[in-house]
Amino acid sequence: MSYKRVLTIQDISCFGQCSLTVALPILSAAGLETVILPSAVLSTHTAGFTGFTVRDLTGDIPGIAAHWKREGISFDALYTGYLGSAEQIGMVCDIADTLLKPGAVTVVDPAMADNGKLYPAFDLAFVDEMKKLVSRADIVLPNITEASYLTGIGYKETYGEDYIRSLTEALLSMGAKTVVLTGVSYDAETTGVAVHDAHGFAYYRHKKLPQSSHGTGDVYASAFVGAYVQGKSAYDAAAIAADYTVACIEYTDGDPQHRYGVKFEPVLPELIKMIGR
Ligand code: PXL
Repeated sequence: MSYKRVLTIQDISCFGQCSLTVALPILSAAGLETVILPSAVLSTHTAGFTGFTVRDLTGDIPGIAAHWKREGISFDALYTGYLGSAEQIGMVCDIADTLLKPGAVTVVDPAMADNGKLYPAFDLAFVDEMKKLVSRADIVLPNITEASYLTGIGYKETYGEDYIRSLTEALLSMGAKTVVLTGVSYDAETTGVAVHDAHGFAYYRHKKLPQSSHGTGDVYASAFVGAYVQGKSAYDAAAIAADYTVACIEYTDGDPQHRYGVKFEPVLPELIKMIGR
């Protein structure tokens, strides 16, 4: 395995096991040098908590990026998650233009919506900016709600493969080179991930767990990036990330006090094994 340097840009939710507090340990466990650029600092994430504090770090980003440029720091991969403002998206595009090594991969998790709705911090102007980042992504990792906002194709709770292909095709035609669409479930017992790129459309099916936990999208995306940057194909990385996320949810199951996130840390050895194979 070669030693690669990944830059991940997303928020710090101090409590809540999502975004950077998940991405940094998972990418490190995957054997990657992980550089962070916090988009915002929140006391908790915004799902299920009220009264959280938010400090938007948009104003800090250009100075941090300019310093890295002066120091000659560059990256093998860029992985973006929850961003703090629409204005930040242009800054992220500048970073992609100026701080990536030739051949670096850009992975965009357009973390902005779930269950048919935008997260509280976002509006349609944010979605429009996010379309620009998605159109230049090597890999985009949306859930169905995000894919629906990005493409303008109506959100559906029940659907068949035609609907899923319409979403992935629309994202490819926007410019993303590979689409990894999460939470694709055709029946009550299973769910899975659709992977669509120039090689075609594939589906990885896995078991659906009854309880829903927050933060699993970030666990999934971080494990995907870890496996992919370490040389797995998009399909194999999508399958590894799915198996790891299921194992994290199973490990957390039975603790009703722990719905704000998943207990991903004790399961990291399994992820390391899957990536090392
Ligand atoms: O897991 C996505 C996420 C990340 N960061 C913050 C969030 C959410 C989802 O609600 O609120 C602050």
